[in-house]
Amino acid sequence: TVPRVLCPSLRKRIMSAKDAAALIPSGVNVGMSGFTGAGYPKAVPQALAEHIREQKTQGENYRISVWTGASTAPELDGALAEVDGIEMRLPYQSDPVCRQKINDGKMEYIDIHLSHVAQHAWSGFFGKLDIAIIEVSGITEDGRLIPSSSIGNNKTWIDQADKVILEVNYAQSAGLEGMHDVYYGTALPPRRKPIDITRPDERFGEKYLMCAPEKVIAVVETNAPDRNSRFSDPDENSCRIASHLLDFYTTEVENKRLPANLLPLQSGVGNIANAVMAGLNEGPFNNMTAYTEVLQDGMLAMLKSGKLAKASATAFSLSPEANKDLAENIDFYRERIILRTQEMSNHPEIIRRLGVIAMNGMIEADIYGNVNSTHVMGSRIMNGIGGSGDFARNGYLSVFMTPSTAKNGAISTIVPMVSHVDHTEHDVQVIVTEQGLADLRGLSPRQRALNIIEKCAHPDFRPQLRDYFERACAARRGMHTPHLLGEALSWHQRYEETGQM
Ligand code: 0RQ
Repeated sequence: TVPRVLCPSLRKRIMSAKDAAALIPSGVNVGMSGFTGAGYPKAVPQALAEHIREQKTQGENYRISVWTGASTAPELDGALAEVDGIEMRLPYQSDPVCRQKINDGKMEYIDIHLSHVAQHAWSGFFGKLDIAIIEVSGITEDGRLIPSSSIGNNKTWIDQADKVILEVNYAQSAGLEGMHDVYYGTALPPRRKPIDITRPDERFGEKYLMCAPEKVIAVVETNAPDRNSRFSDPDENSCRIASHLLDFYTTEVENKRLPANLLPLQSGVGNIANAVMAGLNEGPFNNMTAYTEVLQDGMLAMLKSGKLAKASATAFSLSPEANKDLAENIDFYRERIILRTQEMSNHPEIIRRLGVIAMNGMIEADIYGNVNSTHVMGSRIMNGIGGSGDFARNGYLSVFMTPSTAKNGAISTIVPMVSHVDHTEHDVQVIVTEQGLADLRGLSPRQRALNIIEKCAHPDFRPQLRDYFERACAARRGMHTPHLLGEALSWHQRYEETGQM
């Protein structure tokens, strides 16, 4: 294999993951690379988990705080959570072990907008960052770092940490070099400048990450693929959701509220999002663009077919097959994809200016259009808000989608009142389920309720929702957003008690 650590002074820092992990003391804040299962360090966190396990058998309460870009993988979140090694975790996570520890009260978790993470860190809201552990795909002779399959908060972690550990992953395509755009112009208020971008495919940063070589305490060479989870084939519900959305966009284009190639697309993670992309790939729109945070299989397929001309993101999240396709056609994709830092991929200013169409999944919505993306029955975290708030609040259109029921029909995802609010009624314009699409723009709360119940709710739950709404109106406590306070969360209560809403 061709060596990837070309900088002589950094070559001297090459060591084993075990030796690197031993340089991380208990109690520190560690900034790790990684975003939606891409570009996370793979060897040092596992070695650290082992180290923590050993220390714990000797009675040491060894824990660190972990800051990332977004979700990582079993080798990082899973391994460290398993040994109870994480004191505090931020931001988005989706690991089952991590989720369990958080919901059991054994791990603190701060769930914040992904665009806020870097600026909060710069402002010192989380305390001092001690160590950064960053996966890169190579180090140039003059010490510049070639990012890997995600950028996330890597620039910020490297800049802020006292010490840096680099994992150079030979399994990442060498052809990633040149795909990235790392913006070095961020400043805190009152010194901020406008960000000079008016199209998703414009570059305004550097192709490399910079790091003072004296900060690098270890370089670990690895050769392991990203998590690369498989997507399930689009099921009937996902296909119906995609079809409702395509009809809606077609009407919007006819009514001249959207251009013929739509506006830059943002698409969340998961199977529904992937199915919507598959639908768009078959649909009537051409020459589309994407300004999003994650590139899943669906968007790669759209680039390949030519339906999607250019895409900007901060990370990939691919199946093994799509990852193979990326590596084999990396020159083609490098012409069409830009990976940025997550402060830029999710930047409110840019999202508003470009007029992004935001499409994200949700747990539940209420009849007035408030959306819960994160908590099951009000208290148990699923993943986190991720970038959905960045895009929903600032996009030209914000769409939320879900099947109308969950857990084999025991749960209605349309409820009288959401049990947790991530996106308020003011940030939600379109709700789609397999039943239909509710366009909430220009509607008052009571008009929205009728629309959501009739278009989105499952027929099994529609009569109950109508009944709630009618009785809330009849109570005449307040006709702007009628509610029955004693009953608003009774559906969730009933599910907790009986297993059925
Ligand atoms: O649980 O697998 O145990 O059955 O939630 O639900 O239907 O598979 O949908 O994978 O698209 O996830 C909101 C979680 C949806 C996701 C959420 C249960 C359901 C299942 C998953 P099981 P589905 P998805 C860009 C944007 C926030 C972050 C975001 C998410 C599991 O979209 O995390 O948008 N969004 N980021 O059974 C109880 C309900 C439920 C429910 C679903 N009402 N009550 N359980 N489930 N609805 C990416 C980033 O920001 C990084």
